[in-house]
Amino acid sequence: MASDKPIVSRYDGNPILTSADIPYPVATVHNAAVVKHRDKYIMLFRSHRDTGRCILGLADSDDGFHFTPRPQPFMTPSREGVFGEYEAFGVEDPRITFIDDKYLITYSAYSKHGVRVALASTKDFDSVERIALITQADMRNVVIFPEKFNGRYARLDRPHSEISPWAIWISYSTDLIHWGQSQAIMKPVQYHWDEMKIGPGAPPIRTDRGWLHIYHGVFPTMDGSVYRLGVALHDLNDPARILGVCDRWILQPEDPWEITGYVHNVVFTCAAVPEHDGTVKIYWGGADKVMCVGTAVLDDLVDLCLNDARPPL
Ligand code: BMA
Repeated sequence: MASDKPIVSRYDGNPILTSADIPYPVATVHNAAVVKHRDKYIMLFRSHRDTGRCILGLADSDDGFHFTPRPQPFMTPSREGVFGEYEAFGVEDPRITFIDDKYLITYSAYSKHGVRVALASTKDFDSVERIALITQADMRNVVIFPEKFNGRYARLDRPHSEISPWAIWISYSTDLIHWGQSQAIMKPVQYHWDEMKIGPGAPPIRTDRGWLHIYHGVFPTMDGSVYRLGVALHDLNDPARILGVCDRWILQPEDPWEITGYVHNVVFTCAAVPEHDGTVKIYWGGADKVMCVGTAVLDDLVDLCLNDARPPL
């Protein structure tokens, strides 16, 4: 990094939530969505059970750093109907977007048929309604923009094919259920830190200069894959137009609980919460085992996208 100060300042009290804090048996707490709801923070985290399959739990906080888990999980795999069929192996990696006066939750649904992304919604985080499975198999990392564009919802997603491996796409919908008009907008670049795969991270944040998207990128090494975080900026009116992708990562595994855990060398984000003072709290899972938080200045992240950019495709 150009200056001595890291672009993301890790919170001194990391990790902020671990399996030891949870009042029911889980092996991990990671890859959580976090939103501000009525001036409090709500974290929807992923946990492995000792079967190796995942559920989603909730924790509450007044300050975004100290979280108190609720006594029971929030979402366990459905046992009924189409959700029962496609969630049988677990529910993972939630993202939350506030739009139309409700919170939309997208999450990965695993089953013998592969991994699909499902959509649920809640108004209060007391109850949750499953709406639909919104992708076919082999899709993950769906993040929905918090605003519509010409009457259409927009989402970033991450399909996979041998010809075009693990790139970020955009799709649109008028009803949140049927998605289309898809375009590839950002690809891994050979021999860069994210050359193996990239995927949407936190739902994009509106800034004066564009939608800031914090994504994850993966580099293959002889010692396995390393997951890091990067930033890209999308045009405010046309989110398919990328104004800049920063050539450098903003966060990589460095703390002991990011280097070693359930899967080593992973920082993986599903959430970033913008604050009124121009900072953003970025939440990430450390080594698929614990939850961590750090802060950055939104303007600095936008500068990185514009001043140190590489071509998106
Ligand atoms: C990805 C997803 C994430 C996970 C990461 C590192 O493929 O499964 O949930 O954090 O791998 O294991």
